[in-house]
Amino acid sequence: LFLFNVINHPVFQSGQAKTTFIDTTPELFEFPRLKDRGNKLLRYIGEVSINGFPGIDMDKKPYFEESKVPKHLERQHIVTAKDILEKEGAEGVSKWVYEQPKVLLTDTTFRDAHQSLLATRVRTKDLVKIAEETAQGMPELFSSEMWGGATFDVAYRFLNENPWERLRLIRQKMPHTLLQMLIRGSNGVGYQNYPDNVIEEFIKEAAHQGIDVFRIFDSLNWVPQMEKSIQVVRDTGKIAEATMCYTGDILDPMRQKYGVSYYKNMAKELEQLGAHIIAIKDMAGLLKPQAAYQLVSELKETVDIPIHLHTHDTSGNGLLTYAEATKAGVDIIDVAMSSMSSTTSQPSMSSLYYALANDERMPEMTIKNVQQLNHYWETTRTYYAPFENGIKGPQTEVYSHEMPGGQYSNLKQQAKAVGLEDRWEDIKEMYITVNQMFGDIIKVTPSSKVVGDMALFMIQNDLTEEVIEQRGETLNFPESVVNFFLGNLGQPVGGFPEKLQRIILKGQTPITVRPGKLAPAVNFETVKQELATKIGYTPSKEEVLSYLMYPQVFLDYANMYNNYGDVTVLDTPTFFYGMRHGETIRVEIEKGKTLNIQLEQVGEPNLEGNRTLYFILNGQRRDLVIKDTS
Ligand code: 3PY
Ligand code: ZN
Repeated sequence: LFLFNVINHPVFQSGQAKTTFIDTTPELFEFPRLKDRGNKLLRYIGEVSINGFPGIDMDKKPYFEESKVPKHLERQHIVTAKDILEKEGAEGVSKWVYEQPKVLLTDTTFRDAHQSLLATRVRTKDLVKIAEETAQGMPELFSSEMWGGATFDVAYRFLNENPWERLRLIRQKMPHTLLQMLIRGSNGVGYQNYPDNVIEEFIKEAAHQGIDVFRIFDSLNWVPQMEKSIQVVRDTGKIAEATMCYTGDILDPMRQKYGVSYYKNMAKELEQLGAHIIAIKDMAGLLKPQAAYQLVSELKETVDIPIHLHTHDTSGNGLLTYAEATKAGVDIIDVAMSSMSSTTSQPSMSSLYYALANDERMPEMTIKNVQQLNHYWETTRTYYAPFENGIKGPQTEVYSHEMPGGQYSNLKQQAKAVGLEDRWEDIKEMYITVNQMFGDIIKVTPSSKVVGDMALFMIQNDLTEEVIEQRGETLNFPESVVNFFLGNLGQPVGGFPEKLQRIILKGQTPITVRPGKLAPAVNFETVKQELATKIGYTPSKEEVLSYLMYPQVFLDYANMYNNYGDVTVLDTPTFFYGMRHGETIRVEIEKGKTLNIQLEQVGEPNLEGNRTLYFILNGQRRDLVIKDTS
């Protein structure tokens, strides 16, 4: 075929070809390259069609409607928050937000909404397809939260895609929108502490590639773990949104460990460290309406920078909480497109609009645009049905177990994996007990995982708090629990319960300083070389950073990429379910280059369990042998 390309090339035919012709005519290589990409994609489709996708127990690909991008949005050209950042810098944005008479909104549809409803599985393709219209239909948004949290890990681990590429593509489509990420302070976008220079380079690279607002939190609300991130974000000229994770109940006189004065002190401290905005991160949805009113009112009196409130609608009270917070003067609140909202996700944006009708702080939006954009998500959500968390309506028990929106379904999956699905109610009860045993801690990734792991461990081994006290020395506790008591996630509010710490550590000495202070700086050049030998090419900066956060996950991804190429080009139903016999799909592998793929037939397995799949790729027959592992 290569030869065929050469002899058919007009330069060759004209007799003008020189000896450098092959080197200077890259399109000659196009065909083999396309062919290679086509074959890799066929292999992926073949594998999924025969052996399924992890986490999806369905042997037939359902029929789906194609999601439609709205065509009739009203477009307005207004000065956006991003324009202010470009012109007046982060302080300028902070001041601008503070002065807005109306409440501003962050749309979490691209990150927390699907993290909390669909196990973070929404793919870049489905985000990018609607990104431009989202930006143009809702220019009044303060920001779009679209990166960080669990999306980073899940993109590599389960979706075979590069999260940095997601950031770049969305950045291109939303040039006038502030892009926001969630970063777990010294835990980066991972579940453990990383050396300071890793966090520093990570933030710089994320800022360089397009993140404007960094919501920085620590899973124990330990401010020393956030200082570095706040400073680095400030140095990049981006917006440092320093975060207080909300737990307990300020209205409950018995829970004064996390009372109003606790949050006021923390807010003041964060402001002094240079935060441009203070976020209240109510990750489980525990902030009751009257508590929101009180907390926001008092914080407005305490600090001179904007307050950004984040909640989850698990209890069904999210809109009431937002209405009260709005009354108390909150500056920004987090909402999601209605078909990606509610229960463990954020409250619905369009519902909020009507809930605040006639209120002087009613947010600005073109409601028709928001409703049209929502139709896109109604359809898109159906592709992800296997990842739904099963919560169909409000659950007020969240006020007792305090489990974050994103953890609920995860822990349930973890329980299922160890055969404890039918003990789910007991596990939730145990989660409450473990929180008390640990001294009532902030529970959010990764500290929430420690509580979850301990609860599972206790149920699995029929343990009670008393048994642990009596014969804990003989037990092997989960690694995450030992690590927590060693101080490797930082120091919890009020310190560790000493007796339990001794039992769990069995003589090991815990640290009391910031883990980042002890961790030696990473030598990026050495890591780059180490990674190069593993993947066979010189990695980019972002690849080195990803590898540092998730060594094995990144290597597995690189390996998958090597085998299957860029699978992000596939439509989501094909990505998750493969193809039906007789189905034809079109795949645009790059602008203007489309593959036409038909799966004509699937053979019966032979004695070794291999099946032959008969594809037609751009008119040419391709047979592929896939091992049926079912
Ligand atoms: C995360 O860290 O991923 C969270 O969303 C915590 O709420
Ligand atoms: Zn959240």
